[in-house]
Amino acid sequence: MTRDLASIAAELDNARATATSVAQLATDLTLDNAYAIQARNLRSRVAAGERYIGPKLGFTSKSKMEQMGVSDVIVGFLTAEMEHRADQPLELEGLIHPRIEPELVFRLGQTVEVRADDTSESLSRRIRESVDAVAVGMEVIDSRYRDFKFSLSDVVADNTSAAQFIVGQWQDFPRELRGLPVEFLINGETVESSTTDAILGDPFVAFDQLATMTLRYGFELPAGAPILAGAMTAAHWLESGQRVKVRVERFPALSVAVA
Ligand code: 0L1
Ligand code: MG
Repeated sequence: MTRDLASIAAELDNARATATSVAQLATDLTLDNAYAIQARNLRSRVAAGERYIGPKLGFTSKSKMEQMGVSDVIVGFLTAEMEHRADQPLELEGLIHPRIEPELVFRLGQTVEVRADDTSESLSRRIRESVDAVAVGMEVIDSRYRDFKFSLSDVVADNTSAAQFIVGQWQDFPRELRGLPVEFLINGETVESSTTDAILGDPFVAFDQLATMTLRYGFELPAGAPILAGAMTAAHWLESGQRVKVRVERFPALSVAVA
């Protein structure tokens, strides 16, 4: 590694803050170092006044892995300041080349602490037992890398391209979430369709992935946390004037206008 982690973290955070893309990182950046860069940038954003609220999973679906050419589940962080309300127009200013994608969001009803004797099975079970609601969501992703091109460790260091997220109306947490049809519409036209199975074959498998990654990297799981389970279709470019909508069977539809 020719560069220290602090300087990479500063470069990525500056790219985000100034909406300017940067070149991909060194190819020898390990995944552990990429998560260390991500954690460093979370600490500096919290020190600057943002509030950490929960984790997000990425690349939990084949369509996203194929779209971006990577093949591992990744985890990033969400702050309260990244949440956008669906009844407000989504501003593109301050973003580099934003895309949007449909998600499912779980809500933690209570804090989940990692115990010394936890295995990923025991932690996954406690995460699932602590979830009290689920909603349809959307994530605005905005890679800080030029042309939205990155390796797995690049995107992890860049907080998994996270920019903003929108949560629909919370619903009671059901016993089953498999097999629900999903439609992603832009300006009234269906641009993608899938089912909730797009998330790891069963959205509940997201808890196993989150547990494994939490044991490895120490993500915090506070009460009230929204957990983005990952996109259910490929992402689409955001453009001014669009209306973007997600329909998932049994859930109220979620839509947002782009300013
Ligand atoms: O939900 C997802 O799978 C998002 C992955 C984020 C990385 C990206 O596509 O830029
Ligand atoms: Mg996503």
